[in-house]
Amino acid sequence: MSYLAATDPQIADIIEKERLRQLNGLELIASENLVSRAVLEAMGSIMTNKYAEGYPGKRYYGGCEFHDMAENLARDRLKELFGAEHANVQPHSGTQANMAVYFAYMKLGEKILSMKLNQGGHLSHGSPVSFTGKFYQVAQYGVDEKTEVLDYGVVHEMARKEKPQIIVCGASAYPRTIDFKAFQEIADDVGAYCMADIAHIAGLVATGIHPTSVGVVNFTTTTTHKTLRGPRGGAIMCNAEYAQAIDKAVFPGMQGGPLMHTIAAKAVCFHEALRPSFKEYNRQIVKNAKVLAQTLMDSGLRLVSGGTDNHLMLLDLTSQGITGLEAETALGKAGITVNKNTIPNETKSPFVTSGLRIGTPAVTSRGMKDAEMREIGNYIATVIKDIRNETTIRDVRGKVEALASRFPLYPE
Ligand code: DSN
Repeated sequence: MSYLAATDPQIADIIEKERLRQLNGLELIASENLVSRAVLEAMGSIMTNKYAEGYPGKRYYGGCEFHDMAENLARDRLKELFGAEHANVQPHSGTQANMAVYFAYMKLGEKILSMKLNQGGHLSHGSPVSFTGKFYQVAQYGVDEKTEVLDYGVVHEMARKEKPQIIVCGASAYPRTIDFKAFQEIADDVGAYCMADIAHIAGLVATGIHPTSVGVVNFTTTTTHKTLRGPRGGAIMCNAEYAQAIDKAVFPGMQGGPLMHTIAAKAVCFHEALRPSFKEYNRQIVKNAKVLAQTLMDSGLRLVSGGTDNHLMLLDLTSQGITGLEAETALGKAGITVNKNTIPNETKSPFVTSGLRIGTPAVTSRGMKDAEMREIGNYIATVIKDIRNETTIRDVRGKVEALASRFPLYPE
């Protein structure tokens, strides 16, 4: 970063501080990850210099021949990775991908049926503070009060009653397997479309560790930066019959120029995800989550739904008499980054919460395995059980730094 340091030492210094934060701490935010050097290079490349509005072979700017090659590679690799008939790699984010599906297949004022935000859904699935809650009517399902998992019978009943145009499945804070086939069958029964937002579990789906939604539901949306381990961005997959409407909804419907440096980096990410080692990596993410979950439960902490099937878990702090905010803050001081999260039957505000969301993709990218997960689980439990003791927090911080130092972000 020598050019940056010479041109803008302030920003260079901020980036260096952030590098040290990532290096010396443990990143357990379920939606974050660590990209490869190859992805970083593509993102920081001269591909950012160009406008390429339109699609390969049909652009509104000259000089796009290499951008066409990059976007075609990204689309083809994504199709191969998920077995999709059609792929659009231009959405700037997961929310943009979802927006394109809504714009393509719903009129303003029609209805979405989706999962409640405070039970695991996402802002862009119908929250009143998102465009989705302002442009569309919204009906929402949650998890079963006792089991804390989805009840497809209840979703089916709601779908019959609410008659939505699109049923949205997929979640940001749901630790269990999602039955995409069941969602599409419900949609078919009530004459609705079905959209699966697989942003969190995309890597698991790509490697067959979680059942796929692609070719099963009408539209699959995703981000590329969570378990897929690519640059920040979005993508949409669907059958060929929906391709034209989806592409038109993305551009010119809701975006202008695509971020071509990001699309080049997405192509690199999909190439990496097609390697056999990516399956091993995703298997380890899930194994790590299971070991971490078991360690937390063995230390007397409660997990929503009693465990995890994927890359994340939700810790219910109610019986500890502390909030998610307090736990997030104390763990942050100990060098462990997590986020406070609402839990089913939440009684507190989203800024306080009764839960913590914990995920393993980023620490797995650093090469950590079962033994390290047990260490991390014990550190988390130690802080949570002695949350007001600064000496305990300092002691755990020392151990966290020692552990992190054994697993560099980018081994030479
Ligand atoms: N904000 C992301 C997450 O943390 O789950 C989803 O967009």
